[in-house]
Amino acid sequence: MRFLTAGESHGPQLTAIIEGLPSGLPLTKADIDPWLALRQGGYGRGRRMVIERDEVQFLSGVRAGRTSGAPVTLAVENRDWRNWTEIMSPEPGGEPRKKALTAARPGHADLAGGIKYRHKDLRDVLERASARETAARVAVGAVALKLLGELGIEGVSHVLSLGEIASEVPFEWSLAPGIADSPLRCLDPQATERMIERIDRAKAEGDTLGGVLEMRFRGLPVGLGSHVHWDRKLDGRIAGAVMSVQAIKGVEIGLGFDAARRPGSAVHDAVFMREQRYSRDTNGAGGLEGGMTNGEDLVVRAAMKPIATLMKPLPTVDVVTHEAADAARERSDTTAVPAAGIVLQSVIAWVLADAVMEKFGGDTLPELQERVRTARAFAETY
Ligand code: EPS
Repeated sequence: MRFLTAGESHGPQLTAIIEGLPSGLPLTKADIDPWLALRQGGYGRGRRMVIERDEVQFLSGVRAGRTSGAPVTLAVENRDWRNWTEIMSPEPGGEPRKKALTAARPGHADLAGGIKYRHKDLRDVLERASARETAARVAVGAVALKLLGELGIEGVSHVLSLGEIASEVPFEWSLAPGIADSPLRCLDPQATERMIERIDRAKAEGDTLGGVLEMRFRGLPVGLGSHVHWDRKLDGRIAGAVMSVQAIKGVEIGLGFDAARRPGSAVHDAVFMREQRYSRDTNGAGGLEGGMTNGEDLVVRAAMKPIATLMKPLPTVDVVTHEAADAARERSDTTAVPAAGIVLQSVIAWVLADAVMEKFGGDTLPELQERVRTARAFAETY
């Protein structure tokens, strides 16, 4: 499967085209819109999220609530566009346009993108670098999650830490339904309160905050990905997808960096035969061995840096005058860590759905389901 996204933060809409979905996948707005709403939420978001009410429109490939096998086009409108029609107009003229941005923001794509694409109005960079694009990836990820769900695979994301404040409540699947009730998608109510205070302080100080997210998937069949070639290893593909999300600076799978500090006996997951099934008591590998799923839960963590647009700006240089300047202040969020969890869950879901289609194939959902059933039965008796 493959997908493309297009669209600027303040353009008319975000668009995604997915190619390679099987036919017969039940798919409606109700499968996508709740994920878009979750991505818009989380304490610490800015005023833009009051303007937007993200919802998907199917422009192709879905009819009568099912995929046809044709490319699926998803569109998410930018309501804010109405306030930006002149600034964003594709027609020539009007330069310099209002809201031209020349004071490159440290940590943003502004300066490198301006030099690379030879723009002096850095809006031509930031409009596409903006994390608004992640709405399209969540729409795509929701389709991937739907496909995975039809195969008995589910995913979840939660916030492990925000700034220097960490959750003390370890993840359990029984706690997963409560995550959406937390304003920060965090399992620890006490830590959540301190995180909220910390966000309020950062906002008052004109600063921003990052955090660490954890994503988990269960129900994965054994053998997605492969050990035989570097670009087929699923850990590499997952890490690549995670690192492609705006503001992500680190990724780990299973014990991750902690594995480097332990002896092998305290890292690897002993295998037992119990009731004629392969079984393990630990999951340090995070569900991946040799670049393949091993049937255990997939556990991925990612570090998000603080958003680069600071209301109390850092020093920078104006790319037109070459004078020292305060970095541009663009309306922004104090933190988008909870939203990032939804985005990361979406991009991982895509990689998993893609790996499922690669291993099992099938033009229709029933064919795919049958093949996955057969593979699961084989793994159980192997
Ligand atoms: C963003 C800046 C803000 C965020 C935006 C990402 O938008 P604006 O400049 O319109 O206030 O709200 O995020 C979204 C629009 C979104 O949907 O997540 C940026 O510069 O990256």
